[in-house]
Amino acid sequence: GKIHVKCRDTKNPYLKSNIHRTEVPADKIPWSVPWSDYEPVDYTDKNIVGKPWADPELQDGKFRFNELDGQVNRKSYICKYSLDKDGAPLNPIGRTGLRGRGILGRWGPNHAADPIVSRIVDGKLQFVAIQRSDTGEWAIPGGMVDAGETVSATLKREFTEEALNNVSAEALEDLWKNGTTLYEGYVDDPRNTDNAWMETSVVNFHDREGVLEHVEFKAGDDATAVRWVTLNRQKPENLYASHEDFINILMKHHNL
Ligand code: RP5
Ligand code: MG
Ligand code: MG
Repeated sequence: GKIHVKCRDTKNPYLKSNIHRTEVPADKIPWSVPWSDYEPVDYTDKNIVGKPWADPELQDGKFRFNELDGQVNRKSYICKYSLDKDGAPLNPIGRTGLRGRGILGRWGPNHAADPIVSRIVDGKLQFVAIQRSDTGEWAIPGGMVDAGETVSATLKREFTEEALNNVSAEALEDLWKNGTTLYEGYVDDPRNTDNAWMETSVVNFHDREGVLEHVEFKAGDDATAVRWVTLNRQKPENLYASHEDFINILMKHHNL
């Protein structure tokens, strides 16, 4: 699919900056295609420096790339990634027109988890979406896996923070026990760079018992709105990052 489009956007500045990516033509994406004078802008947001969830600069840290590095999972779902001459991980899909980490905390893979909470109403499949405050786009209420956290804990925590305004619902406890993994891999996230990128586990929690009818949804954390999205034969347009692809997988999974 279109896995390297949103992270090559040159129309809009990079998030929270006035930096523009170098234009990368589609045929020049793979690192295996020579581009001797490729000199993308090097950009790491000052605001991530020193944050507890962010890595130090390359020269200031010891990194075990492609491994479980203490509490931080630096393994990629897709491959054993390479390092450039400075020891920086290289985006396994290819060039993005921006070097450094941008606003991502980790060098290499930044692991997230995406809970798709769904149900069927009047024969129609629905899922819970939130609106993101950074781009204004609708999205699955996912988030970053914290250091030392399990993916299943992240799925539950992020849904609770973003779609329930951090009020955990007792009624959902059984739902969390029955997740189906739909995807594990790369995300075409607008924050991705040549040296830092998003990967995610997408897990479907499908409500067969009607427990969601009694749950009060309220946007929280970095979500500005929350709603049920009804999926017809047609997929929703303009979801964040690769979330349209994930919803297509969901629809196939439910035979739509
Ligand atoms: C996307 O960014 C993932 O699919 C996930 O939905 C999200 C995680 O980042 P934050 O929501 O924490 O910004 O790539
Ligand atoms: Mg979050
Ligand atoms: Mg989030």
